[in-house]
Amino acid sequence: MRLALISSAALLLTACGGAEDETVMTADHGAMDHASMDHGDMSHAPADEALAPLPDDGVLPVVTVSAAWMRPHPQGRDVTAAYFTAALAEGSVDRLVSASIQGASSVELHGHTMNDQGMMQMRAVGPQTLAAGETLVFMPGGLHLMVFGLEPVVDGDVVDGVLVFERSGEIPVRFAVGLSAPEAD
Ligand SMILES: [Cu+2]
Repeated sequence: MRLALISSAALLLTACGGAEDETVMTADHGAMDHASMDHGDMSHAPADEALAPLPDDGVLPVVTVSAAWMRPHPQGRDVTAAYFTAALAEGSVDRLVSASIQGASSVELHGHTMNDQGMMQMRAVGPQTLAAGETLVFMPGGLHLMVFGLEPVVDGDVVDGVLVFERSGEIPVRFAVGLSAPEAD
């Protein structure tokens, strides 16, 4: 994983900004001033720093995923972003460690952070903890799945993927391609 992150860093510098730029520009995030975004200076976290394994409380977590969607590819790009909401139906804690999407060459967990010049930057992040009673929300302007090398998708397409959790394992997810999050059900 470390090798993949490092080798894709150069690609990210040029390719990564595009899809998420689009996302931020069209999402209604008042606090997200596009002018203050600086993807050109993106830095990458050591995403796979060793984390202590989650304690085994004897209950296998059950993860539910809703509102899974993916933005259509920006014209001429092979990178886009995908989102979802995850929660625990059973168990006390789990951790999202990685994701994959059918047909994509790679998928990374990304987040936005404010740098010391007050600019938003996108960067790869490590595993994301999900505790009982909470939701893990991937949404425009925040955490997102960065999807590389997928054949361009358009509004109305459906793409299958997998979220990999440390304890509950592989959770199949179906992403609806569209310009905004699907209506909650
Ligand atoms: Cu990204």
